[in-house]
Amino acid sequence: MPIHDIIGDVHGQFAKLVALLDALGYRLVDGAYRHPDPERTAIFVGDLIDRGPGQVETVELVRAMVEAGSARMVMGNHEFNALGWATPMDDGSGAWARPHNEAKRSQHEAYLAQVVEGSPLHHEHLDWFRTLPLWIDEPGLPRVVHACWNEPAMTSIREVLGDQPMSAEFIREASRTGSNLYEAVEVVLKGPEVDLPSGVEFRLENEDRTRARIAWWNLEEPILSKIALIPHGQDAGTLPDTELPHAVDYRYESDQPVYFGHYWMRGAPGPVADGMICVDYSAGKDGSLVACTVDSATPGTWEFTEIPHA
Ligand SMILES: [Mn+2]
Repeated sequence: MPIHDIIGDVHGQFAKLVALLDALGYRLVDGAYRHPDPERTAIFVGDLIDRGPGQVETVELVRAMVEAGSARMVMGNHEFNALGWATPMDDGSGAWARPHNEAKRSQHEAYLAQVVEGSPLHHEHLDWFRTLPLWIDEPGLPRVVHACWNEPAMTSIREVLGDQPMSAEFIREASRTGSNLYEAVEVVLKGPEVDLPSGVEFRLENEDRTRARIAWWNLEEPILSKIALIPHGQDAGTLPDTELPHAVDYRYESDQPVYFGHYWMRGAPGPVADGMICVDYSAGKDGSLVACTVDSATPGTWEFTEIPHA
C-alpha cells in the first residue's frame, strides 16, 4: 500500500533534510534518495530556499528525487518569489515582477549568492521551479498545498495555468497587486490575511506588517484575537475581538485530510485541526524539520518524525 512522507519547509537546512530522509529510511541510490519500499515516496510542501546555508544542495537533492520518481513537490511562496525576482515586467519600465527593493532583496540574497545570480545553475533552478504544481489533488495521493486549500482560488488559477509550466506572463499577472490571479496565488501560496486595526503592527523580514495571517483551519469563531497569527517572538500588543465575517470564506469544508506548510509552527507536531496537518515547524529558524507519514492502509492516523535544530 502506498505510504507518503510529507516533508515541511526546508529553507536551506540541508543537514536537517539529510538527517530526516535517513530517519525515514531513504537511501542515496544512483544519485537520488529513494525508499527501499518502492511504494513509499516523499512529498515536499515547498519553500526549499531562502534563509539557510545549504539552499543549492537542498534544491539539487529534491530535484533529483522528483526526477527519479521518489518524491513530488508543490511550489512554495519562496519558489514563486524566486521566479518573480527573475521575471522582467513587459511594460518597458525596467521593473521586475517582484520588486528589487532592499526588503525583498534581503529576503532572497542568500539564495542569489549561493546559486550565483544569473548563472546557468540559477536558470536551471528557475526552469524547474516553473514546473512545480501549486497543489496536489490526485486519486491515491494526499491533498497537499503550500499554505491554504481554497477551491475558488484554485479554480481561478487552474483556468489560466492548466497543467502547463508557469509562464512569464502568468508570473507577471500574478504579481500585479489586486488582479484576480494575484489574489488567488496569494491565498494558495501565502494563505489568507486580514488587515490589522490602525496602530497595530509588527515587524518581520525587514518590513512593517499591517496585515496578519489567519488560522484558516480554526475559523469556528471568526474574531481577530482568536484567528490572527502573530509570528513567534513578535509583539503586536493585545488584539481586539473585532469580528471578521469574511474569514469564514476560508473554512476548509472537505472530509479529505489536507497537508500544508508555511506557518512556522512551534512545539510538538500534530494535526492543527481534525484532518488538517501543518508540517512546517520552523526548520528554517531554530525549529525542527518535520515529516508526517501517512499510510493509505490506515487513513486518519499520522506518524510524525522530527529532526530538531542542532
Ligand atoms: Mn512559505
